[in-house]
Amino acid sequence: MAGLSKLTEAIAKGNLPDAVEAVKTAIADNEAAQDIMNSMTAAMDDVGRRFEQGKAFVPELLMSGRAMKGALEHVKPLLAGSKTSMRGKVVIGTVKGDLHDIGKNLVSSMLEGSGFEIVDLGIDVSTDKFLLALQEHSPDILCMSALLTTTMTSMKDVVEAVKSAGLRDKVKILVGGAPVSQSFSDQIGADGYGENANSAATLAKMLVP
Ligand code: B1M
Repeated sequence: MAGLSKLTEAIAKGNLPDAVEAVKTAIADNEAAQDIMNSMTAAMDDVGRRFEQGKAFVPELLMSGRAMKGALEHVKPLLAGSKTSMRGKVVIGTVKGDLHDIGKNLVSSMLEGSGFEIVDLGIDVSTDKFLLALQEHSPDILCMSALLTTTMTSMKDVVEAVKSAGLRDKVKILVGGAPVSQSFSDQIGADGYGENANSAATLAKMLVP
């Protein structure tokens, strides 16, 4: 447990080497993957809160993001679980204008661990790029992530474009990210909202059993 608070502290301070050391210790101590994840996201919430209060700035967000990503690499194998056969295909990306990818990467890892093949389009993905990827890969599910209230609106544009392209009945659409909610998902006509990586994977498995 002390190891987990060291992990939270290292990420909150944006200290990559300490974060990696702490996550390795936590794994060696057999801490549950979910507890490790919770301590890492608590650190990001902390730096986010300090940012809102004007006590931390973009460089701090970047450094904490870098520390979280570095630590996450070590947790990914735990999330991968024991996949047997491919359940289906997912195209995932962070929407246009949005550069946040830590949560999206976590969702990708959980989906991969649940047996989905992942096509990750990265960050700042335009409506056209989402559409081209649907045409090229014919996925079972399209997942979109947004962390900004100013960018979440482009999820609606993607849903509309998928409809106009005549692909809406061929793909399930899931949305998520801190400002997104179930009511927003309903409002834009998505098939579901994942509050976190776990619930996104559970929902995906329900939609593609
Ligand atoms: Co930014 N940022 N950021 N940021 N950043 C937030 C999001 C913010 C809430 C901070 C704050 O004010 N408290 C705020 C947004 C306010 C708002 O719009 N409501 C904010 C801002 C304002 C900004 C900038 C505008 C700052 C500036 O430049 N002045 C700028 C925007 C840049 C851009 O995108 N165009 C900016 C930049 C950045 C960095 C690049 C420096 C960095 C990102 C680094 C990176 O991702 N590689 C960064 C960071 C690190 C954060 C915070 C601190 C942490 C985000 C994070 O990684 N959380 C964040 C504050 C916060 O979230 N507490 C903040 C951990 C991650 C595991 O959680 O991403 O929520 P999350 O993902 C979760 C769920 O949301 C869900 O599952 C995940 C795992 O459980 N989920 C999905 C996510 N996507 C999903 C998709 C799904 C399903 C579930 O599909 C089905």
